[in-house]
Amino acid sequence: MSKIVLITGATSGIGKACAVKYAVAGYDLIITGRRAERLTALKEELEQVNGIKILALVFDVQDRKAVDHHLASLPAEWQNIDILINNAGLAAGRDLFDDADMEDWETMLNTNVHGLLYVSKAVLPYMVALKKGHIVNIGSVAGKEVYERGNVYCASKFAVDAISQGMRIDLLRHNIRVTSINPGAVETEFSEVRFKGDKEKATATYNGLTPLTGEDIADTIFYCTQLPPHVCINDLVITCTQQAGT
Ligand code: NDP
Ligand code: 8X3
Repeated sequence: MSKIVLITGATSGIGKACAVKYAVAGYDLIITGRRAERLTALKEELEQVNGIKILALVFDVQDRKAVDHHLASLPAEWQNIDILINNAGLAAGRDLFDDADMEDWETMLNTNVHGLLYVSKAVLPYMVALKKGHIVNIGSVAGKEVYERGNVYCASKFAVDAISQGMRIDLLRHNIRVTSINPGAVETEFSEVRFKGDKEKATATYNGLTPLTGEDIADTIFYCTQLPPHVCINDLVITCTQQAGT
């Protein structure tokens, strides 16, 4: 029987690299994001090359009704989800606490925290019914240590850390594994989004580093999800060699 992985935020970066990794391994994919053209292009490319099936769903994870509309009543052939990768997320701005924009804060909390909760609650009933599953939450080193100008982005990832711990404790009775992956700097569209299209600032983020790639993180996630059923990597911090923390 084919295996199914659901990846949020598959239009770019870590999520897209995960889509490629699991497609090559023969999984069927449910991929999500807001940019429809990118999702369609990825679906066509990966289906053709790998002979797998892909369901592409376009919605904003901040919108609870849209999340429920798309995920809470999936067609029967898409309900046996083996792995959920809660990856969709972002940083908006990198400002001192007193200068930061309230809208940026709301966007980060609504996406990184509320979005992850909405998606998890919509998908969990399928896993509970199957009496198995694996949820991978993408946290960050920013969820382990606060850095200057990181304030609310860090808070959102500290929340992901706590949610992962809470999920793990409460869901083990359903035989559902929960793994928290906490990367340091990964060169994706993350910094361009954070600095609102300022490519110079985005590139400067990686000065002096050979940053991680989306593929590095996808390989790590894939490893964690291929271990025997009695093994669960709970919490994993991964940085590039030149970075010890945030
Ligand atoms: P990218 O910007 O390259 O990708 C982010 C993905 O999230 C996109 O596919 C985007 O899709 C999706 N997304 C963002 N907001 C929403 C939304 N409201 N609704 C639906 N989808 C959304 O960044 P990364 O790949 O780097 O980021 C992925 C995750 O990794 C994030 O949670 C980030 O916090 C985390 N992370 C990143 C690190 C880094 O240095 N890059 C380090 C540590 C953690 P679309 O825009 O099409 O909706
Ligand atoms: C992204 C890593 O250090 O830029 O979560 O916050 S960092």
